[in-house]
Formats: sequence, structure tokens, C-alpha cells
Amino acid sequence: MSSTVVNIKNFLNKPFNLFFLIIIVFWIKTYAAYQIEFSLGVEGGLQEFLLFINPISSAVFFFAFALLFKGRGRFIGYLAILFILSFVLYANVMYYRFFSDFVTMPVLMQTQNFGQLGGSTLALVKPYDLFYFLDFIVLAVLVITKILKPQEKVRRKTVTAVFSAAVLLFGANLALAELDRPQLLTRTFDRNYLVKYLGINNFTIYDVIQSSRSASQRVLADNDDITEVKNYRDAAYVEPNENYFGAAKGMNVIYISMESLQNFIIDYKLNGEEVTPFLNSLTRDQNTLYFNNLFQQTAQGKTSDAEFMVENSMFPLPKGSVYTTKAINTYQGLPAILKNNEFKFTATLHGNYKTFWNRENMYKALGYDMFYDATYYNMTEENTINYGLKDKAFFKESIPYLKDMPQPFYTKMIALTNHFPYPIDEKDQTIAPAATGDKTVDRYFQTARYFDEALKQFFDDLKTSGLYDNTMVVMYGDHYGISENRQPAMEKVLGKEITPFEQQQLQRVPLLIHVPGEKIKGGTNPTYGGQVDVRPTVLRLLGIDTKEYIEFGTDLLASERRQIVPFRNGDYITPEFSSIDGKLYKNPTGERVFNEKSAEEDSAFVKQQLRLSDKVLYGDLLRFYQPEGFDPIDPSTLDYTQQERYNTP
Ligand code: GP9
Ligand code: MN
Repeated sequence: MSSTVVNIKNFLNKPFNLFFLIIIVFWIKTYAAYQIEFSLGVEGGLQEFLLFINPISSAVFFFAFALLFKGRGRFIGYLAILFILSFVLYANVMYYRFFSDFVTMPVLMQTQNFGQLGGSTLALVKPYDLFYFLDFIVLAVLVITKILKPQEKVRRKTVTAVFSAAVLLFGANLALAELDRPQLLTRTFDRNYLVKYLGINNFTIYDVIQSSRSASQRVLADNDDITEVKNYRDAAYVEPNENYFGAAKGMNVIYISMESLQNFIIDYKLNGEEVTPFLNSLTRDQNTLYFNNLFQQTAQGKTSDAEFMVENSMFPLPKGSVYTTKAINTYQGLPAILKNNEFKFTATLHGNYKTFWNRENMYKALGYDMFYDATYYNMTEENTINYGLKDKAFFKESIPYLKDMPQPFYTKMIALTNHFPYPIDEKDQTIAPAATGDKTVDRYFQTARYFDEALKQFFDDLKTSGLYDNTMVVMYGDHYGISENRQPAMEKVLGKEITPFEQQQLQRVPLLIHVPGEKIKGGTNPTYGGQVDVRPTVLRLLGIDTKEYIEFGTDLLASERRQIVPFRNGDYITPEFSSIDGKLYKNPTGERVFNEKSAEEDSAFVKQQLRLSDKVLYGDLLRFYQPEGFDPIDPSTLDYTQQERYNTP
């Protein structure tokens, strides 16, 4: 054996050499992931420094546990800890590649979603990902080949000293972070910050503590807590607009969740060709209201957050999906309200399985009569792609179900084909892809076109089925489709630089409300609103008074409404200003403005709305509130398995 090899062996067999080597390698690995995978918005020397040092304290802390064991037990300790920490890191890397966000406890609880990600997950894996487990593999080989010899016991005092050093290091890290960003831990809007300042592991610990605290909030909440919410609601109340109140009274309602559809696609021309000709024509239709300043307000719950807002007029949670973490709560959602207002039947239709986003349980909590999930559709190879049923098959096969429903009915139909990473069979392509070079972005135009055709076909089928003349159709984009990580491609699409200001402008999603029979004056409505505003707008079009319900949105058609759109991270937009990360910009130029008088009040209003909405959800406060004339629906009486179906899962 050469002397270098012997030297290395000797070096590794000194307990603290191995201990520090494992830590240093893990540290470098984490730091490399920060640089390569995450866009954390690091600015200035102090932040650079904090990013560099933040993996140390937790690495020292966790690996120190292995020092409590001796012999080969220590190696098992190292391997177990290294595996868990690497797994947490990699899970975050994968999650970030799609969501531009970090994994939180509530997201982890919805494991069935990860299983079903299927095609999308694979598209996120990169060849160099093996690197995230390389140190684990090398250590395992060293242990298995017995190159590492069983290690001596480390004295208790020494172990205590190592733990104390870890805690001190964390203290120093936190102090420096607070210097740069006061109230880092109390202001929990933005996970990016926590990772940037404290590191991915400390963030995970923080998140676990926060999650258990939120569970205890429900236990501690009581009757009185709803009073503050009711007071807010009464103060924010706006009178309905007489020209629209009741315009769609007696009609069926169909919501259509338009997967990943952003507003930039409306009237966008790719190589001189309209991408969504049918939607474009609707925006100019006299029986359709088109809201062109409507913003998506989703957080980690994506589609389910959008569903939650348009049916409950509350904000989604700062982390996790309401659907997966709060399905046990009491709600006064749109289906139940409509059942209390002479609607005969309510259902969601969707070409994916009932477990995704915990939909079955949540729909019961919302009081839906029925959920036609994938088992009610013909899920053949030919009919499916990516997450499930293709939109054309979905809409086509839904028509018989709609025709059978007692009227007036309320249904929510969730489209699916225009979903990341936008795969589309060749025969379904009716427009050439874009040419940005980012294949995902390029295909987006093709799947959006496919959806547009499916929607047109659905409108035609509504006409032939006789439902059209008595049905209001509410179409909304659920969330962004092109994530922040794909800015270079989007810059080519839009032909301009995407600054943080432009990024916020891109969060517009189309909202179209079609009311047949010249009952409304259609056209483009430029009011600024968000997804929380959809429910009150719809209820009033149906002639239903919203005064009794707890809502955080306002009727988009009311003339006196306050136009301010909160985003889940505390940013907001008004017709005049865009507030991003505490900085204020003037619309539409995006120029920075300082000392704007209205800003303080706007920002306080946004914080209050988010805080109260969270309070309702974490405390499950609607269980203490009974709107007048509202009879709750008991979820345990609902069963979605009784109808004829195509196949079983
Ligand atoms: C899944 C579909 C997509 O059934 O609604 O969900 P998303 O990934 O967009 O939240
Ligand atoms: Mn979606």
C-alpha cells in the first residue's frame, strides 16, 4: 500500500478528523446547492457571509449525536444522520425546481401527491443529482470495506462541548441575521429569507416547531375569537351593484379552473397566430365579463389554493395546502351556501384521482353532493397524459353527467392538460411550439392552445345539450404556469426584461364570467382584484346576499370597492402601486417610489386581512359561527362512490 493511502487511512481513523470532514463535506454540498439550485436573492457582503456559514451550526449539532456512540455504532449514527440531512436537502432541491419554494411539514403530510407527480418528478431530475448522495455513498463504502476502524468512546464533557459550540454558532448566526433583517423569526411570510439567513436545516426545525404550534392554536381557540373577524367583515362590506345583482338568478353555475393559465396568453400572438383564439373571442363577447387585472393569490397549495379561494373567499395558508391540512375544519363554502339557496345539486368534476390534494375529504367538508373523479372517466392510455385525463375527453365525458343533474346545479370543473411540464402528444398539437430554447416554456403554448380548443368544444356541447341558455360559466386561471426560474425564456416571450416588478405583473390570471341572454353588459372590467374576490361576485350575480358570510374578498362589480390585492407573502398591488418585498413601485412604469403616504395604511390592511384569515383557519373559527339562514351539511352523510363508473382505481 502506498504511503499516501496509509496516511489517509490514519487520518480518517482519528475520530475528530472524520467528524469534521463529514461536516465540511456536507457544508460544501449544502452551499453548492444554495448557489446552483435556489434563487435566494442574496444582496451584499453580510448576506453572502451568512449564506456561507449558515449550514455549519446545524451540521455540527446533528452529527454530534453520533459522538454519543462508540465502535461501529458511531458510523451507523453518521450514516443515518447524513442520509436524513441529504434527503431533506434533496427533497427541497426537487421541490424548489418546480415550486420555487421549500418543503414544509404540511406539504410533507400530503405524500400521496408526491407519488402521483409521476412524469413531472422525472422531468425535474438532473444527471448530477447523484452528487447529493455522494458523500453518503463514499462513507458507506469506507465503513463496509472496514477501512474505518471502530472508534473509541468520546468523553461526555467533550460531546457536551461540541453541542454547546453548535448552539453558540447558531446564536451568532441568528444575531448576525437579525442585524440585517429584524424580526426574522416572527415575520414568517417568506421561506426564502429563512433559508438565506439561517440555512435549510434550521429552517426545517423552525418549520416543525411552527407546525405543532398551529395545531395547538385550534385547541386554544374559542367563541370570542370570531368577533374580531366579524367586525372586520362588517367594516369591509360594500353595497352590491344594482345593474348586476341577481342577473344570473336561477341559472346553473359552472366554474372552470383553467390549469396554469396566465393572463399574458390572452391575445398573445405566437408567430402571428393567436394562441387562445376562443378565450380571446370571449373577452370581446357582449355576454361575458372579462377581468384583466385579476391576480392569482395561491401559495403552496397551487390548484387547491385557487379552488379554496374561489369557493370560500378566504386566503390560503402561508404554508401547506388548506385542502391537505385543514380538511377537518368547519366551512361555509360555496356548495353549501348554494344548497341553502335553492340549488338542487353540487359536484366537482376532475380527471385525476380523489386523493390528490386530499380532494375527497375537503369536498365533503365543503358539502359537495358529488365528486366525479378519474374513476368516473374513461382513463385509457389514449385519453390520458401527465396528471390524468386530457381536457377534451374530460369535457366531452362530463356532458352526460351535467345533463343528468337536477337543476339548478353548481359544478366546478378542473382542467388539467396545461400542466407543467406541458407534455402533449403529437396528434394533439395544433400550433408550433415557441422557440425560446426552454422546452417547457415552448410547449406551454401548445398545451394552452389545446385547452382553448377543449373549452370551445365544451361551449358547443353545452349548446347542443340544451344547458347553455340557463348556465353561467365562471372561468379562472388557477396560478402561474411559468415559474420565476424560467425568466430567461419568458424574457424572450415578452420581449422585455423581467424585473421583480414585471414578475409581479405576470401574476395576472384571466377571469371570465359568461352569463347568457343579454342579462349583463359584458366587456373588459379593469378593476384590481384577486381570487378571493370571485365568490362574492358570483353570489351577487345569483342574487344572493353575502352579508352573513365571513369573506375576505369583495364583489368585483361593486362600485365602492377598495382595490387592493394582497399576495400570500405580504406583497400587494393596487391600481397605482406594486409593493414587493417592502419596496414600492409605481404602476405601470415600475419606477421606485419612496415615502408614499398611502403605503403604510395599505400594507397594514393587507397584513390584517392575512392575519385574520389565518386566524379563522388555524383556530377553525367557523365552527363557532352560524350565519343566519344557513343549514350546515354534515360531511359524514356524503358518499361519492355510489354512482356508475368506468373503472375502479
Ligand atoms: C391535480 C391538478 C394539478 O389534480 O389539479 O394540481 P397542481 O399541481 O396544479 O396544484
Ligand atoms: Mn394547477
